[in-house]
Amino acid sequence: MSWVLVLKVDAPTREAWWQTELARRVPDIEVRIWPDTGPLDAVDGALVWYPPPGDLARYPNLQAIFSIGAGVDHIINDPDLPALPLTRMVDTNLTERMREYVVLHVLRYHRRQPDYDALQQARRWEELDQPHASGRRVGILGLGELGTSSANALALLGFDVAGWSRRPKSLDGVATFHGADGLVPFLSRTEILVCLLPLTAATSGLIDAAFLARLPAGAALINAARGDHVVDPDLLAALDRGHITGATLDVFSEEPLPADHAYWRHPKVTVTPHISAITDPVSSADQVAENIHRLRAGEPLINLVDLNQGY
Ligand code: NDP
Ligand code: OXD
Repeated sequence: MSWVLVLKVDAPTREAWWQTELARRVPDIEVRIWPDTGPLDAVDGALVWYPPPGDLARYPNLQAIFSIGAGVDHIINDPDLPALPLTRMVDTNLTERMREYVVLHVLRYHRRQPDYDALQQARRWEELDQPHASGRRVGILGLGELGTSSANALALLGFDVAGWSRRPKSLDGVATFHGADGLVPFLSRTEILVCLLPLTAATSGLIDAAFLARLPAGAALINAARGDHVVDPDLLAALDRGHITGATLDVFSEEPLPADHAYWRHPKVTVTPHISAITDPVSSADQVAENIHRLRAGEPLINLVDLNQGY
């Protein structure tokens, strides 16, 4: 009996790549590329990136939804989401890519590269004050798969690292804060802030004017999580006032970032096009195949999302 997986990845080269990797691991399934799904009642599973709202409710025999991303807000936000097991990507390759992105941009602010870029533009040969890494306080919002790995890497480089999570956590070499009560002390000691939170009802719009005001003057922000964590006009105002010295943004409320958005041309903003940690089918297909095997064997799935918490 054939098992049908609908694949919606929105990038033709990745479609073929996923098909190849899945065929290697589960050769007896049929992978159909959305929107050419074939008969809707034949579809057993969906491997998706940003499915249109209502789409997943169209398959009457769907057994599970697999998110191509580590984040699942793109699926959970669907008001017609069927009540099915939902899994997300947890992958060493993805974690390592994010860790590289975070380290790259933390070092860039720490070593004052934006200031040296400005000096180069002005052809000025000038040495700027440079604290040691141990005197630089970096804060990570979210101590999950990505936040923990990034925090550990920064701690190894000698930074004074803290992290904030929903529940209490203990991490060697990292000061930990949690919950609403932990947020203010965490922010007040953070000079370079990295956002690696999932987008949920509790975290949407978290980075607003009041939040930014809690950071010390001159702090920098790196957001590699989701655009809707940030209230854009509040961040732009904080940048223009100089309270926030720079922002590196990989994710945006609207993607692609519209051509007329202020972030593109703001001198204190670095824009990257949602590339901090792209899911690699070669490393990620294992867990999709594993979950297909488990579904067919009636076993519990791995990397399940807690639908009550939204991540
Ligand atoms: P995890 O689920 O492993 O970790 C989430 C962390 O956030 C946990 O530490 C959790 O706390 C914390 N958290 C959740 N809600 C709250 C809250 N209300 N208050 C405080 N802390 C909270 O996620 P990942 O690390 O795998 O991924 C994080 C996000 O990164 C994804 O959801 C996705 O949006 C984004 N991402 C972006 C990519 C990109 O290319 N730009 C690539 C991959 C992911 P606790 O530990 O207590 O549960
Ligand atoms: C993810 C992403 O969630 O790529 O994995 O944003």
